Amino acid sequence: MNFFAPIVLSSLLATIGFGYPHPGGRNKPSHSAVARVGTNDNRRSAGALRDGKLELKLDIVKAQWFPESDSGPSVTIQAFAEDGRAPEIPGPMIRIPEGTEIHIALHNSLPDSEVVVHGLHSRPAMTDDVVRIPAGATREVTFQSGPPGTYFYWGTSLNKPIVTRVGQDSQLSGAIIVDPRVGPAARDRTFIIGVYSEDPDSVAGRPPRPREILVINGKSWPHTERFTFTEGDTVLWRVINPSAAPHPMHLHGFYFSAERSGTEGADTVLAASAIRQANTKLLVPGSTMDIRFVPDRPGNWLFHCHLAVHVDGMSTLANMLNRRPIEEMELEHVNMNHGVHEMAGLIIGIHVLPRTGVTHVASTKEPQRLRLLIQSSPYGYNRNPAMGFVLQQGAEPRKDSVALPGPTLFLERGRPARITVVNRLKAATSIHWHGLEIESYPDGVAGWSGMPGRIAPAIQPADSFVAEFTPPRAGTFMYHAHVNELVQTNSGMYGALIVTDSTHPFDPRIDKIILVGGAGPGNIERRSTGMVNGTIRPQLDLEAGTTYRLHIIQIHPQAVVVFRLGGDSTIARWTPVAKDGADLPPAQSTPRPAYVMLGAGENGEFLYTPERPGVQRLTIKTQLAGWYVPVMIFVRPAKKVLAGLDLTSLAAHQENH
Ligand SMILES: [Cu+2]
Repeated sequence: MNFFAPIVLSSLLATIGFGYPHPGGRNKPSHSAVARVGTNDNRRSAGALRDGKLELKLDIVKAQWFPESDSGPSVTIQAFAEDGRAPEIPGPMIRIPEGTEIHIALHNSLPDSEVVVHGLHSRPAMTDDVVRIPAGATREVTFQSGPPGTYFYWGTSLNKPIVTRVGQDSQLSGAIIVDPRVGPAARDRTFIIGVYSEDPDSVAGRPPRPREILVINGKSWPHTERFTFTEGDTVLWRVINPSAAPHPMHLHGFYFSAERSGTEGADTVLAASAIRQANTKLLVPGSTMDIRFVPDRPGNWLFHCHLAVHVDGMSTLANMLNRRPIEEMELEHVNMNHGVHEMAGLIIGIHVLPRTGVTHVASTKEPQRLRLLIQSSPYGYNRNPAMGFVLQQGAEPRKDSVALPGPTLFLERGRPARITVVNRLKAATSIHWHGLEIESYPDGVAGWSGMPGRIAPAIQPADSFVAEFTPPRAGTFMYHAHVNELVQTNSGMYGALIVTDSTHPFDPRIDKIILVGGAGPGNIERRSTGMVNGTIRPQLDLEAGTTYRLHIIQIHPQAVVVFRLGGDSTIARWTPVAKDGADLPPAQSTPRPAYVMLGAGENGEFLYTPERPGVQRLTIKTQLAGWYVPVMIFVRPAKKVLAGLDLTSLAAHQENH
């Protein structure tokens, strides 16, 4: 995915002094002229703090950055360096108690570029005060810490806004953490996301390609930091996105609560009543979040961006610099055995150790058995080949039958599910039951999920995998491929997963699934277009006066999608009741204009009552240029078709949310 490719490609700004190793690695470049970037895990606060004042000297330099292995490929790039230390990506962290006065001397060692640094100002800030540092010059800035929070600073040598800053200045970002004046500093960790792409003008006549590499604290998976927790630990992470792209950050296995969310200018502490649980949260460029979660099941888990290009194994620096053809790389995808080796970019690995004395009681209920076939067909949507699921009911389905999208799976809360997944593709695959708080082994990250000694394999062609788990929560979820998602998920390997219980029934007369996914294979340079419920002409037939529950599921792996329900010049109202399968707190479950933006991997439930007959439209389109699918909603006059339905108890249930 590259939302910003058109902007990047049209940029005519000259890039100055940018170098990179030549493709192929045949002639090893000399980097003796610039220092090597040191990894910054954001645990050390920069500068010297004395008597309530922080003194810090920062330099902006060119440095050699190794975003993957320390002995792997590298690029020369701009970086911040604290006086007397190696340059760092991300930039040195400024961490101070509330009430500190911060004094920074900023030097610009770039030979001929002015650098504009944002974020070195007091907060909350209504305006974005910047510091401009001409080449070779030093500028000083003094500001007050402002209230506790998660903030950041960032620089640009091309005077770009964050959303187009992808090139040589893209890693000029650092954290500013303000701790409360009293009490111990939180035992937290801070992550800064970075996106890097070659500046088109540096490519010296070669056609630039919209390829990116993605890093967390300066490193790309599998070279990102690994975390080991013990079951029941509390984890507090600050995630900062000063990169040019949005990132729907997804946590496997557990919900997190986003306790703060902010921008460069301000941080907002949410009241307890307003904190909602989520397993995916969209971080738009220039935003931050503080999340808290308790990993309460042992095993291996991931925290990652849900945009497939941002975690795809092809998104490596070597592939970018060598300009390897996609067709050649795709052949490797087919032959790889382990999903985990096919990933790169915005991923953090988490190991959760069992806690002694904690036992997990297995349900003794009779399992619900499903047989889910993964098949392909040359005749998918719009002549695209399709890969997808078929649920076996009775006799074996035809070998080339594929349902687009995948069939909705209905499971019961607290009852074991036993899903036999049969792989009839030519490629290995693996299925993720997205959002379910289950054991690690069936979680679907091939080569990673499970425990030491029992790691889940990829499902090889003609083989099968039995996913056994007991969903502990009723709500709306999804399932999808977790291997080569650009091809597999985009081609149809996605479906809705509904877990029901007595307070979360599913009645097809009032529960309406709106499932947004890909319409054919994509790759790291080309986005798949979108479909809704397997078509580009979806429609809903509703009845005036009836309250419907819309289950809006966004699993297009290359899109951030905006939903808006209304007429041509009006917007309807709806009431959100759940996010990512978790019921919303009452304070958040209030009527509001029917508009929502969902990143890949997010879902929401919304109560909607069409008031009068007529035509409404749920507009579904990508946040930036891309595709658009309208859902036409035909509202009939009330005919009491739903007379048999107990709407009173339904309303009572909804009010309890
Ligand atoms: Cu991302």
